[in-house]
Amino acid sequence: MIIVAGTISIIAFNRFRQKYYNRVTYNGNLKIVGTNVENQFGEVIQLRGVSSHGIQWNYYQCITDESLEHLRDNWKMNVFRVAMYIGQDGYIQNKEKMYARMVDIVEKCIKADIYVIVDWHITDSKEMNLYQEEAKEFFSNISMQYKDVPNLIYEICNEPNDASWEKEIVPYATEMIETIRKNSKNAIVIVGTPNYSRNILSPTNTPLKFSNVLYAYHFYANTHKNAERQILNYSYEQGIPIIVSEWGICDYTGDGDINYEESNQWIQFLNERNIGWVNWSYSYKDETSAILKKEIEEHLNENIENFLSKSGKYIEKLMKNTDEEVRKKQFISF
Ligand code: IDC
Repeated sequence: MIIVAGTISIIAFNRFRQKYYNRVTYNGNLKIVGTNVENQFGEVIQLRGVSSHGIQWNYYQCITDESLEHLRDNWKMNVFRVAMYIGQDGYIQNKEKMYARMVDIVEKCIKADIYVIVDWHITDSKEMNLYQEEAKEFFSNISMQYKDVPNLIYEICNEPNDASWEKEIVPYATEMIETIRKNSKNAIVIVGTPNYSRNILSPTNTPLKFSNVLYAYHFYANTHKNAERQILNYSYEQGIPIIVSEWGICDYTGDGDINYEESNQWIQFLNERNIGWVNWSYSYKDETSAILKKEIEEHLNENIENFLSKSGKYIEKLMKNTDEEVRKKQFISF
């Protein structure tokens, strides 16, 4: 009897896993073990997703319940990043409006049963120090509102650029992590690194003294290539947990040519190491990195497949390519 019951529950569990493998219902609280992100069963999970553009701009309208479900079921996405710009008419100028917009998108991600990265998106290095009090207040409020909700991942500072790791970023990160963990004890926190989140050697030499931390690495494939990959590989081999919380298939400006060859190389490199990645950007701005065409603005309730840009079609292929063997051995060609 026990064996029969056991067999039935294994079958039921496998069905559950098959259906929900890229959802929070199945994966639960994430934790960092070595360089890996593990789910509640201790299985390694690779975070894959897309990032919004600045949510102060109209592009946020394409983040709908239907589109998130589509990205989850058809693209196999398991995480969505919400880029809340701090400057440029973003949070600092419109605190309540931007907080409400962040909450609206977080709610949509919770409904879609995917992870959501709450990104304090500074674009000017001065903003990290200048708005440290505001950041503390924001992370205190949002982590209280979503206390222990497993979907939320906190990215405390997009790109600290020319800030010093030891003198500025470590104290800032310590303060934000302590603030968040007062409410959400085990939340995953992403920490930006110097030089547009590309100086990964700093945390490699001096890691933070907290668990469940991922260090951010950003690249744009038509600008950053093999030399950068080798540095990243060095840090990875030193055991540093990394997430590519933003990358683009074009120039570092978010525009310019698509570089398929380098993007393939990058994604193969990341997939082989189970390093998570989030593509910039899920928007319809008239620039190369945007996944959607501008025309979607008039068709926000329609299937996004009809409005994918060249970049969008390519990112869809990269994201869907989840089969272990295929993603390790086969490049996607165009
Ligand atoms: C870019 C957008 C572009 C916008 C610009 C300034 O693609 O439309 O005009 O920001 O706000 C980053 C940043 C990200 C940038 C992106 C491309 O995190 O905000 O978006 N990028 O330049 N770091 C490296 C590249």
